[in-house]
Amino acid sequence: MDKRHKTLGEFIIENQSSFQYSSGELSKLINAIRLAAKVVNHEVNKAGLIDILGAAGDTNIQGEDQQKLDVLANEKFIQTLKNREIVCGIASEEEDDFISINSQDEQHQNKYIVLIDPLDGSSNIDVNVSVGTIFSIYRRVTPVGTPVTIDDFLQPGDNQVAAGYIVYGTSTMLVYTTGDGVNGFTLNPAIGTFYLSHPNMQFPETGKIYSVNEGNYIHFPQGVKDYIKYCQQEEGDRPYTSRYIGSLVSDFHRNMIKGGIYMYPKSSKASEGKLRLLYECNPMAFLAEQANGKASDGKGRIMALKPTELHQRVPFFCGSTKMVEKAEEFIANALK
Ligand code: P6P
Repeated sequence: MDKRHKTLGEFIIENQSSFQYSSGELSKLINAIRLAAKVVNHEVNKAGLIDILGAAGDTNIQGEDQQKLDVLANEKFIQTLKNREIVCGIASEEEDDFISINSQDEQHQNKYIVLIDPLDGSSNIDVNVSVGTIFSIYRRVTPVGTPVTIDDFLQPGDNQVAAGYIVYGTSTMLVYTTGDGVNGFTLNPAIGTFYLSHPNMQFPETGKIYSVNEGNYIHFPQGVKDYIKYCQQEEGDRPYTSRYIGSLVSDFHRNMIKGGIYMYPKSSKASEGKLRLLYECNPMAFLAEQANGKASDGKGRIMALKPTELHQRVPFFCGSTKMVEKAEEFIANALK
């Protein structure tokens, strides 16, 4: 990567002033995530070589087999965030309950909470398809100096102060927002440095890619079925192309660059869909809206939803604005 590309560290320093809160703490937080991303990237890249593949023998609260890399990624991110003394609480897909962090020297003086999906797309781990980490950052709402409570975690997505993902793909990228646009950084593994490779990422207003698990088609609500058939019709700029990797982060990333819509609807098999509101849909929705895209539960904005449970699921439609709006239109019409 030639020198013209800014490093993530330089970018954070240059943009601290644009962050509405105490910029130094957020910089420390993003730097903690940067470090954990490098450690997990190293493990993901060598997973095929050492005996780290396969289930760790446990299942998480979702009842899903925990892959060893899931467990490792979870441990690395939690430990790195704990060490940085700016986080007072963490919630993770891999943890049944949230973790309250007491800072060593000051009781609970830290102001930020972090929610993570440490390794999204884990079903792809053993078959060498890209996976990702998703993170969401809030300021606590309960009094500083007291242990965090569930109320600190059940905030609407509109309260996020930062969100992003790491995609461990053909190259490893960290993509994040602090509410001032979306920027993508590519890791140069030779020197362990992230470089600004994708400044000001934006969803094209529309696109020709739709991402959904069509194996569930017969279980979808009628409006979703109607929209999928619309995507497949020979008319105007259609048929669209179907692309579904099985990793939200990878499908989202491709659609943000090329234009497209990702859908994980509710179905007769999953009454609220599969994706989790707090550490999958809200952070991706923050990124989508910051990149002039849209994120909906099929009826309204994901980030306006008031969460009720740590691991709650919601239907998820996210991507190019005109495509999400068209899907919402078909869903609404089917209900008339
Ligand atoms: P299905 C991965 O487990 C995930 O949460 C997303 O990353 C992905 O898009 C989706 O679930 C895949 O789920 O049911 O289509 O295999």
